[in-house]
Amino acid sequence: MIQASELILNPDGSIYHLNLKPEHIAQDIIFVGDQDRVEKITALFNNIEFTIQKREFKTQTGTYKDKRITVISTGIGPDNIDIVLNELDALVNIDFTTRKVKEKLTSLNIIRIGTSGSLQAAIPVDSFVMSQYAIGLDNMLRSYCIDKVSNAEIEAAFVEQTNWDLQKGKPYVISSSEALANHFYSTQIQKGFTATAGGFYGPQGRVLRLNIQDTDLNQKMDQFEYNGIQITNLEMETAAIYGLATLLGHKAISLNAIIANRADGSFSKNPYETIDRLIDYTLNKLAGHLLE
Ligand code: R1P
Repeated sequence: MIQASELILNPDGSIYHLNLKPEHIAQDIIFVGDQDRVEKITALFNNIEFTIQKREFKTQTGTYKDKRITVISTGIGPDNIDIVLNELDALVNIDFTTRKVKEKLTSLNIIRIGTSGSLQAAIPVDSFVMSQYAIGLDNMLRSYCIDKVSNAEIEAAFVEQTNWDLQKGKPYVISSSEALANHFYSTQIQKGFTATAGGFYGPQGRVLRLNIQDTDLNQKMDQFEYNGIQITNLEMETAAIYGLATLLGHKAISLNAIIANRADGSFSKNPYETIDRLIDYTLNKLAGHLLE
């Protein structure tokens, strides 16, 4: 039995941070960072059956072309992903009455629609990247036993090629769900290797007023190569999502709208239009309607 201090339920029986009960979520779940992006997506739904928000976690469940979908905002960063993934998993895989893990486990499909910065000059702003792999520079996942799901060879190559200071923790590499990657791929979206940082400024090499530990990090990441695989883009959630989803038996894919190019210093002139296009793309793929 899982103690009250470990699996925290609110007085109404909902899970602590997300404020959700098991019946509130669909099997297909879209993650966004920004709370305002939730309604941008559900505005395209045929109906919305449920809405709730607590802190940065806004959830809506509804139907798009006969498909029941939940959209949830995670806020920014891997620490929030730890909360969202564990609580969503508890909603489907832990019996809240007995406080025991269910015998029959449910696997969720998790699709991140996020914004991201490209690290490669050849991946322009306003294009899309689907993260085939992700490297977490953030340490969150290292609190779990990840040896069976992480790719030690790519991790070692990254540490060596970037001369990574292990005082910052050891980066971890995780793959997307192959099934979801196949489902969401088309020629309109480039396959990539996404780096997930634990912060927006220093951890992504941005200098405002503080000196940073490695001023060449982005350039070194841009040049990193392992068996033909290069790091394409930088954001703040994908590796954490892939790690926890894989460990918990869920499927995950991260789709990135590239709104900045860190290699040539450009920023999208119309980022909202790019995100809207990625939302359309994702919903059509989710509902099984191929765009091509
Ligand atoms: C930083 O501005 C945020 O934007 C990106 C990063 O991953 C981080 O969450 O994604 P979202 O637009 O999905 O939040």
